[in-house]
Amino acid sequence: MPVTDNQCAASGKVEKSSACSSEQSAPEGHNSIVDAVRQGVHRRSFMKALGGVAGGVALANANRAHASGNSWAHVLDDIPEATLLDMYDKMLKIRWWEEGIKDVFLGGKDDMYGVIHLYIGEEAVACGAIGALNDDDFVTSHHRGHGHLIAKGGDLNKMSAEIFFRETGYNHGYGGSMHITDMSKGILGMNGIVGVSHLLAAGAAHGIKVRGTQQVSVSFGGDGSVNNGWFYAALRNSALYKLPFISIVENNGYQTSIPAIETNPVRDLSKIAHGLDIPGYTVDGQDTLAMYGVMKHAVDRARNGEGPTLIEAKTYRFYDHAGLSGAKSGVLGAFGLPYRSDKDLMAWIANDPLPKFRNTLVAIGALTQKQADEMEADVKKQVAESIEFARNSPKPQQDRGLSNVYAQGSVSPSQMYA
Ligand SMILES: Cc1ncc(C[n+]2csc(CCOP(=O)(O)OP(=O)(O)O)c2C)c(N)n1
Repeated sequence: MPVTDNQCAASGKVEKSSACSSEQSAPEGHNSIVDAVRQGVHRRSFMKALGGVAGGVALANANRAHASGNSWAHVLDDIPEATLLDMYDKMLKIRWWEEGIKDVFLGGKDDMYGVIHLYIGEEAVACGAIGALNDDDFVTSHHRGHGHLIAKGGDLNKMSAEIFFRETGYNHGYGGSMHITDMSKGILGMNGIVGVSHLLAAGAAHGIKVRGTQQVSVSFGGDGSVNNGWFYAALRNSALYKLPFISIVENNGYQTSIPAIETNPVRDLSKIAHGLDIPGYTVDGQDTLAMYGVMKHAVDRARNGEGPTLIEAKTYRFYDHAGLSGAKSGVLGAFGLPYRSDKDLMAWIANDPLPKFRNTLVAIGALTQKQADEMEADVKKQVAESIEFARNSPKPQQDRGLSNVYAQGSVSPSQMYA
């Protein structure tokens, strides 16, 4: 299968086709950052350089019509160190929690059933974007949503228990992977209906405006999610009413097994924002800092009452659309799938956002290699404990089956039609 434009844009390591622009080569930017550190550049000026390079990559990828005068590079040297470390911790949690759940399914000993859509490969999108949010901001998610939940502070024990359909799970074992919700953390829910995440978040943004709070509401959806009316309704109404809404489209190149370039009339999905006169940016979704930078810019706009932003993140899922075809325990990525090439997969794995961000954190002195190893070991331990917690939890009580399905009490017609 030929390398597509969007694969070039985000991987930076695939063989260049004529459509690939050299300015989209993220690894070159990171090399110069590491070189700068080796030469003993002061942390502050180094962070500035980092901001310039990462922001430059983001801007290089941005939709130029909207990027002019809208640089977010300046925010990158002001990221608190705690935020950097938290974003990396969440990336590790997504990676190793999903790898853990993968192993449980492949192990075949736990009677697992139901569908899982793995997010592995896309961690920088969720963690970079959500890193720029406050705890009380809202997030809506889609079928491939474990990453958004973990990035927003989802509880690993409750998530594992839900995948095991146990009473202690987020939905008391009645929801499974695609319906995990945590209102206490602003996580308005995963959703199996492709596209509706955008409309739900826009609705929440309307609620924010009515209440007059300073929150923002963010939707995540795949490249397939832009192909329905809910996405347009969300963007259009948010633009009209200047709602604090940010729509993030995770363009991982495929809708199930169909290449996105065959189903979308535009390559850069951020261009959809043009017709509504709102900013649209296309960003390297494998670059945590670029995601944070563009998101911080969008969040500042939203909190200032300037309305919505559309962000397209070019990314890739390392596993199959759903389930574990082509996956093996201990091997990262699903190989041998009929609709994509192993060569492309290997190119994207070479641009894996986790080692990339770890190298940056080590290079700027936020972590030593030893601390990074310890962080990873601690996350793996937490994941293993969450799986044991799930295994040892009771199955759901049958009489809870209809809980939370119907509203309590009654609603008079006058309330509904007033
Ligand atoms: C409204 C609707 N139509 C079709 C489906 C079936 N479906 C489930 S996932 C999927 C592909 C989604 O692709 P994309 O939005 O790009 O997300 P990805 O799976 O690539 O992350 C489809 C068509 C659905 N769940 N909802």
